[in-house]
Amino acid sequence: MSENFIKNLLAPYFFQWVVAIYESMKRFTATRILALGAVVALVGCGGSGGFDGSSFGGLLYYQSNEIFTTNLNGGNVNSVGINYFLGSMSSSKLIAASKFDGDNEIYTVNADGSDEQQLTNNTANDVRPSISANGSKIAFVSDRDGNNEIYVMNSNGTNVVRLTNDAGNDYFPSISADGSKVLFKSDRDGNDEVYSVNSNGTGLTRLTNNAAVDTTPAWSPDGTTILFCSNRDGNYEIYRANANGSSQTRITNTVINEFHASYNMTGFYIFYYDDTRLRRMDADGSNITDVGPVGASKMTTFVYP
Ligand SMILES: [Ca+2]
Ligand SMILES: [Ca+2]
Ligand SMILES: [Ca+2]
Repeated sequence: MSENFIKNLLAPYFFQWVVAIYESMKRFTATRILALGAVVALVGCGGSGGFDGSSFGGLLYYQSNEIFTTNLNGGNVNSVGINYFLGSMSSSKLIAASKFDGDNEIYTVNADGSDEQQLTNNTANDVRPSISANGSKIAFVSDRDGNNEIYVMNSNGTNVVRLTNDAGNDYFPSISADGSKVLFKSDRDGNDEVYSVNSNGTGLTRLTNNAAVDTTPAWSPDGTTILFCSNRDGNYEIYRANANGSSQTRITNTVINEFHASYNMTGFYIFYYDDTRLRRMDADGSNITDVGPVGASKMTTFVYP
């Protein structure tokens, strides 16, 4: 058998093989281009494009009579414990208030409930802790000085600094991811409004100003925008504003009440409650998705990572 005979014999197959490789490369390139286009489109429209929550991983922590975790789509619901009242979550710690010693104190625990650390120890009510995503600072509420004020401390409980000093009810602190700023609500000006203050106590700024209740503020992960809840349009809805309070925009619009919005750590999703359900929506308010039922005592959602 000559070499030419073999070449001639194999040529058609060789050609088919080359065509097959060429076709698969075309498909591969086409797939890559389609995938790239999808990513560009997704980024271009702020992430409002059919992301599957599980692709981010992460756990949603929420308070519904007790603390539960679930994945971002509502599967794998697990109880963390009945004795804690959820605050928030850093990269490694869950923070909560509990009355283990008779009055409310602030505790950190690992996500599985292990390694509990008590951070406050007094006879006052120490509640509503919010830990920065970088784990450096905790904001919380205490009535240790006579009425509810906002305080910050290091994540090991040291260096407590009082941020407010006012006869009003200062409550619902949310500390920024870098620990530098705290949002809270206060009724010091006659009804509930949202305020911002630096973690050293300077720069107190009122961000809302109307006769309705404006409350439960939360930072975006990058600190550029905030979420809050208001009944200014007749019932409680979720609103978004710039960090300085400008451009207040309603992002839910229903006949029922929506509360306690928080971003996931990528900023693509917002989690919140309505009267009976825990829900997820894209950051622009679209694609509202049912995550699961919640009980009567429902206060906080938090997503990590
Ligand atoms: Ca206490
Ligand atoms: Ca006060
Ligand atoms: Ca108000």
